Amino acid sequence: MTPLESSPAWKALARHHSEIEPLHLRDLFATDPHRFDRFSREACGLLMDWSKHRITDRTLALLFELARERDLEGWRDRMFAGERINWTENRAVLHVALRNRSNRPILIDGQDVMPEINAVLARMADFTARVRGGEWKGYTGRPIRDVVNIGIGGSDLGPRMVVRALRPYGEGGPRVHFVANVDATELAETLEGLDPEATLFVIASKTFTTLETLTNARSARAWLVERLGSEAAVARHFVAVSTNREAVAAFGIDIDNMFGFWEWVGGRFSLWSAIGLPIALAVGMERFEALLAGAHAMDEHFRTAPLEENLPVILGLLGLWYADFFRAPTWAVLPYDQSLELFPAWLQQTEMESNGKRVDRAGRIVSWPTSPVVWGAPGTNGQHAFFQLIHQGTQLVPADFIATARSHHPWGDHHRLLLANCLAQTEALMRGKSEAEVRRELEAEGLSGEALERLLPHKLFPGNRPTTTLLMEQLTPERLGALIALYEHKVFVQGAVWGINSFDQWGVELGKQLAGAISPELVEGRASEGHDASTRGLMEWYLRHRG
Ligand code: G6Q
Repeated sequence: MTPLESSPAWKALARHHSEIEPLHLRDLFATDPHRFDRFSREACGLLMDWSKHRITDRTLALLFELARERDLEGWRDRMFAGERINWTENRAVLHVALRNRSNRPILIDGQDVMPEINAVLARMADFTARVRGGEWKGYTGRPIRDVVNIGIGGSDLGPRMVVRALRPYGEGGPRVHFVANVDATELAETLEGLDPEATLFVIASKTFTTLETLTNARSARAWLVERLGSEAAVARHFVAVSTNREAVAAFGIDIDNMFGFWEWVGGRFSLWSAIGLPIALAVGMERFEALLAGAHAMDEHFRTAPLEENLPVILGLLGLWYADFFRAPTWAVLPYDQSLELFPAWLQQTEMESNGKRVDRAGRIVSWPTSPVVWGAPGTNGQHAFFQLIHQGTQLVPADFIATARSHHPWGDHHRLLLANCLAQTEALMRGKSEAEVRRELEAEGLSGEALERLLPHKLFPGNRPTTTLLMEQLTPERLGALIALYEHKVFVQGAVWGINSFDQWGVELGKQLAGAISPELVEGRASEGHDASTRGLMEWYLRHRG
């Protein structure tokens, strides 16, 4: 594949950018009453509005051209066909198979993966029903009231975000908690007040070798055995989700209590597999299946809709437009929905671990920015904190706003106020406030002369700050599934166009290796010569103060 900069569409986009730069969104709206109709679309229960982006029809046409030149459709089809597109790990990328509710055969090396997937789903359904129905008993005969999922990264962020988001659907199920950090604070604070007789641990680790997860799992096991007085209790209180049977057995978890998945499920794309067990336990298997169905609908949309109507394609290309041509270093995601408070953290991993890469498929260092820094927090809280910078700072921060038409908690005026704020923010970011408007306002307040002139620049809003708005009727399992899949495919689109491998994560390895070397030295109480002066100095300070 040719380097991205030598693509004709890329060069045309670079030229086109200088035509777009001086245009203001306010004027684009003023001269085109149909802008919203042309630049918005509904699919899978989600309305996406991209009209408040700094684009014209020509921008989009060039972006679609670029996507075609980079063979986006070919890469997409290869993913769905089970080809080993994660070539640095020689793996297929098939999270779409996990939610393939049509059951259409999906083959890896000629073998249909659907029967295995369905078999695990059936076991999850059976187990979930038994735990939620009180039939699965703890060691002393008590039903399960609390579930603690121990996992990290992809084995934590997805299920944690979904369980939080679907809390309104949790009635009748156990309380589900999550522990990820090797800092014992998280485990200790989670276990505080839990009754070991009624607590089930789900140890979630694809590899079952992850230091944090195994350390937490061992401590949880010691906590349980000490309180229930017998090793035999482990079988009733520990289940595992993993691809590594041997390691699960070696840890002492009965293989009958293990739910499997496969190497072709990437960690950060694994919530649809048995890694979603805590979701099913929290809200029931039917709702977990509704989540899968919502994602499947988005998969079908992504797989079949023409690029020009394809929401993940449009979202992905817009991201690339700002990252590469405006050189916007970050992208904010701002759910106006408290239930989605963990969505930014989940998206951070999905985007930054996938597309935070600096070499292309051929191993060449890329000369264009890849993933921006993704960040965000729920509105309206952010408005009283960091929105200042988005409105009046020196950096361009494109942002996605996500909201629902109906709340699960229809109290008084709350939801209307929430929505009014969401819509007002995107309007304000787009329009800004011009000098003439500020002047009029200040005059109306009785200011004039030097006092007015001094204040005026501080009250100006340049506007022209781009946003996407995503609306859905209500945050149901199905809509949430579609929303998550939308962003997963956005990441795919960008990776394909940038020509990078979105599905490996070698970047996390070096730190792990070095921690493996430092840890035993801290046990021995000495910092070896091999470290640089800073690291050695810090180690020595720690050794003097650790008490
Ligand atoms: C995700 C990453 C990473 C992974 C964790 C946990 O794509 O690979 O976040 O999920 O390191 O790994 P295990 O599930 O193997 O414990």
